[in-house]
Amino acid sequence: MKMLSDIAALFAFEGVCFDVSPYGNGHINDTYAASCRRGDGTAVRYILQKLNPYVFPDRRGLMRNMIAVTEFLRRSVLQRGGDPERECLNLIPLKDGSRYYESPDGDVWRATQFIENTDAYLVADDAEMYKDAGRAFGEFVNGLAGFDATSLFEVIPRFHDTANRYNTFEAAVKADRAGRLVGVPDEVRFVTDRKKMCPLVTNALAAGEIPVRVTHNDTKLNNVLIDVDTKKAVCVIDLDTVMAGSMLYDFGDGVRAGCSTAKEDEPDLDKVHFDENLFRAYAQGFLDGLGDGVTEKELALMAKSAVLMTFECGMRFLTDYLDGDVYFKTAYPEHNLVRARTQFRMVEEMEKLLPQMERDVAQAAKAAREKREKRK
Ligand code: ADP
Ligand code: GN1
Ligand code: MG
Repeated sequence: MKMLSDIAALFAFEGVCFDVSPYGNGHINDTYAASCRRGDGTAVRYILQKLNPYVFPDRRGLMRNMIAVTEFLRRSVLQRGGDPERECLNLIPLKDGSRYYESPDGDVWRATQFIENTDAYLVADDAEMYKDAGRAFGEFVNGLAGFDATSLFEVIPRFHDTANRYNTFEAAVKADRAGRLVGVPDEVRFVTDRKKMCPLVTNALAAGEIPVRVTHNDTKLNNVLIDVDTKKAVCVIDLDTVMAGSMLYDFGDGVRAGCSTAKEDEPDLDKVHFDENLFRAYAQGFLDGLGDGVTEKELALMAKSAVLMTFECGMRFLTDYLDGDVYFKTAYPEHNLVRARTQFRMVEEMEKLLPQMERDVAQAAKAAREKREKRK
């Protein structure tokens, strides 16, 4: 088997690579920072990743998507006069010109530029930062409006099909593979009590009530890099799950990940609350970024989609706990359960605040419209 340094040496990095170290807080891939020294003594870093083979069985299909999407985004950044080295991910090819490395045992490795002077946040410093993250994710969907959704490979089938996720959860309860069911009766009941809400977005898509768009599908706060000086969102990353979907997935998941007063894996539930001020900020940023094309039906479902995506994620954590931690990376045996509990705490609080959240979305939509009209 090749060493990390051997793998790094396959890529067309500038200079000589002298260190490859684990990097970041992603739950899925193995991510490393590769540090290199150029001939003139200056240093340059790259992100080197081994794709998760369990989560992504078809990594060639995933990379086809990533190549097409990054090339499209690069052209858009150039067209608007932006800096493509900072505002979009660029794949760094191998020395032989290939776009990624496939090892003899089937592992897929890829590299991108390291976007320096940025940070990935687990919790936003303040509402302004989070609003700008929302703007970046909204712009991401808007920027891909001209990209043919049907050309994208479905990397994880039915990724945000919550009803299908529910069936998977039920199967995990039945199988009780890790013998953990006995310890989680309340959490299981929390999920089964909410079965009814699962098809909300997929039904609306299937009925043609809301448009199919190219969406990111994993809009957690640490999937947008924030400039450490200006605190503005610089670049949306983690493009593995870019697929055809609904903007409600991206809005809802962004709220799930960022509207909490605590980290996703905070064990002390007294610290975990849904922050309505952050919700208002995110809704404003996201709708500003999304621009003109948002439909009335999408607006009407935004608040509920936040509850649904939070519920879905909690259910996925609980499913993985029952399965014995086979999907998400965990640091200790109860990690997935702790994560599920924070999500369910958020769901409970959001359910109580739903009417107000709906008013907040309507208000944000109005403000976004007025801003656009003023600019015309
Ligand atoms: P995962 O799918 O495991 O979440 P990500 O692609 O999100 O993997 O990468 C994990 C982490 O690595 C990110 O949250 C971020 O901190 C960091 N990261 C990824 N790409 C870059 C990049 N191009 N520049 C700087 N940091 C990055
Ligand atoms: C995973 O890859 P990462 O860490 O950005 C997961 C998301 C979950 C999230 C929960 C491909 O995101 O769907 O919402 O963990 N990504 C995949 O933190 O399953
Ligand atoms: Mg990530």
